[in-house]
Amino acid sequence: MSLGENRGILHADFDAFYASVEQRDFPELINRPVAVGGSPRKRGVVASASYEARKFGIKSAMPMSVAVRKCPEIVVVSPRFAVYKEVSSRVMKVFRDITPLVEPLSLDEAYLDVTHLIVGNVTPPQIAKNLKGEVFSKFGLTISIGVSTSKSVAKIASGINKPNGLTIVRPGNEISFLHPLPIEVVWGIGPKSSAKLRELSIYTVGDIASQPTETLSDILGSNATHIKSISEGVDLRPVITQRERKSISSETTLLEDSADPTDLNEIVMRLSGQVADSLLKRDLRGSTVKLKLRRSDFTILTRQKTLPEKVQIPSEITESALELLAYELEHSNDKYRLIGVGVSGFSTAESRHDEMQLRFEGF
Ligand code: TTP
Ligand code: MG
Ligand code: MG
Repeated sequence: MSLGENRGILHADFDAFYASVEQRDFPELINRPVAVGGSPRKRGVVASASYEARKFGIKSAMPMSVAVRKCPEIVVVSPRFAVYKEVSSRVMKVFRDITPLVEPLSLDEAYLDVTHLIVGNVTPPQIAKNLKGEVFSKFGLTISIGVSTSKSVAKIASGINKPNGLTIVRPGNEISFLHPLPIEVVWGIGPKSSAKLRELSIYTVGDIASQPTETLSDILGSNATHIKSISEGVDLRPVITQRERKSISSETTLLEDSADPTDLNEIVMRLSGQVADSLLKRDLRGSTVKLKLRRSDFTILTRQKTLPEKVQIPSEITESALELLAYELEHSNDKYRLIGVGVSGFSTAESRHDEMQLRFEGF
């Protein structure tokens, strides 16, 4: 693991992942607008749209009925999750053959730290180019890669020349690359925050960099400091492999200190859902659920519960987190200003494989 400013970090992300796998496996779909997702009759949504479909304005998370209206000739395909999972784990293995420092973010994307491989002609851009070729020849699928010195710049770079892009931001060019870009490229600035920032005439990453943190905090909450650093080109976060990751958590600072059980329950449920989502994307399950609370006097309290079975799905995490919260509320009259939910105690890759075998075999 390296943390300096001369790191070589790649962010690789499949182009229209589910839709591309379908086009690969069913050649009659090639060059056609394809949307993988739920049926328009059952209020399904688009999970992945082929680049041909995107020309009609079709995007992930859009109701399928809207997609069909925008493009009546669209081919709607039901997802084959098992196939995507299989492709994903084989591709991650190809990544790990290049460097052990691979951090998957979801089925279709990962960070790779290749710093230790740099010698002579072997440069991060060269490694990225070879990797794109290898993935295409082995899997018949294209990935877009961003290459830079940090995770955030590499991730933003991989997104701006899709599909089949290779975007290189050399050491020293991070700020000139970032500053003209629209704020929406920054991970953590969703549609709501972006609308509020735009109201304040904050349009570009450069505009974020020049704001005082307090202005950003009003809109971005506890993410403000991190987002400001990123916009200044500062991001020393290491690439964390599955093996090193000890926990997954999500936390939020309340707008006002609260002791209201209804509010607190709702927040815990939302955070549990986010944690579950993150676990699912990384294919992790954990045995310990933790609740973190910061009281109005700023003292921090954590309560945790270890379960007999490892958990991953939202309802399982929510149940334990709510139980921990109920216990706390019963025993205290405090108000709270921050709540966090986390899961730890992960299985190793090997034991996960065994678990999957068992499930597969019907135990
Ligand atoms: P993305 O990488 O966000 O999207 P994509 O690969 O389809 O398209 P591109 O990267 O070229 O912009 O997500 C990867 C897969 O995750 C996607 O193929 C389907 C799934 N997914 C959903 O199921 N719902 C969603 O809302 C999103 C964004 C993705
Ligand atoms: Mg993708
Ligand atoms: Mg992705």
